[in-house]
Amino acid sequence: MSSANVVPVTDDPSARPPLDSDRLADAGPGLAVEVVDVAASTNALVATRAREGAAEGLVVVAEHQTAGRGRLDRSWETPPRAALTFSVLLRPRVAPAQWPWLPLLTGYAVGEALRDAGFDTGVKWPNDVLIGDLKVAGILVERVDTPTGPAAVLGVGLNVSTTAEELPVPTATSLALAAGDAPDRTTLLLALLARLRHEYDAWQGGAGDLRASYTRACVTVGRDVRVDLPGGATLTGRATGLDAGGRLTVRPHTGTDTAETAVGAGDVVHVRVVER
Ligand code: BT5
Repeated sequence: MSSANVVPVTDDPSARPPLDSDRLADAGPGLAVEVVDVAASTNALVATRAREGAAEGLVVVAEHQTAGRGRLDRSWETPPRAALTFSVLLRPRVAPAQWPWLPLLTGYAVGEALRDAGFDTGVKWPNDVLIGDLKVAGILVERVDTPTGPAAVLGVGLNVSTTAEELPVPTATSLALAAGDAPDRTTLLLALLARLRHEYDAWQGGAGDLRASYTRACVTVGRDVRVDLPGGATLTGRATGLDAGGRLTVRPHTGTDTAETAVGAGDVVHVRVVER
């Protein structure tokens, strides 16, 4: 990682620099970034703005998120100024069957932007960005019905200068813990947004091959997994790839039926890589 734009690791929130809203005002074409000091959830905030008619490209980033949401009513916890917690409003023109690619696209874009910044990331299907086996970022994409049609809110939570003591679970890490230094959050957010915009435009324009790129970056494909399904059922087997709708294909280990099963992100509670 470059030594430019780094700040020392600290557990004193007042010593953590704020985002630079002037620089973020210039995030690039098709993006309008607003910085707020506190939000319960940036996804909830952007969903409200979408219903009120906000245009594609609105980005809200909170210095402190007090009720961050994960999937399935789980929570996302980050101390003030230690993370990037932001949401992007999109109004995709692609068919609804393609929307499940949006969380995958978001995770892929975040992972690639972090790779460009020197971090050895991988994506875990469906919505985690990992460094090693530890989660550095989580993605929550929500569909919102608005007067001008359905919109997508892409939420990203990324641990930047969070210390080990501040992380809510032992399976988490931060960029500072991975690298010794925390990158400047403003520089990082600009890079994340540029990459996200680029991947979204390419995908929506039919350019590139997100399925192939995501599969290459994905640490889940090719591994043995245990998928927890709603209602307590589990599926164990080898994750073999992604289907055209972004679902994970799993070849079960047990039973006479060796046909692959495809699981959608909306149907899984947890996916764990397991040793056989
Ligand atoms: C996610 O859910 O990983 C999606 C997280 C999305 C957060 C962003 S922040 C901006 C936007 N606004 C919101 O309100 N949300 C989005 P899921 O896969 O369900 O993972 C949630 C689980 O991750 C929790 O149950 C914890 O175990 C763990 N967790 C919570 N906070 C974490 C953190 N800071 N780092 C790593 N893991 C965390």
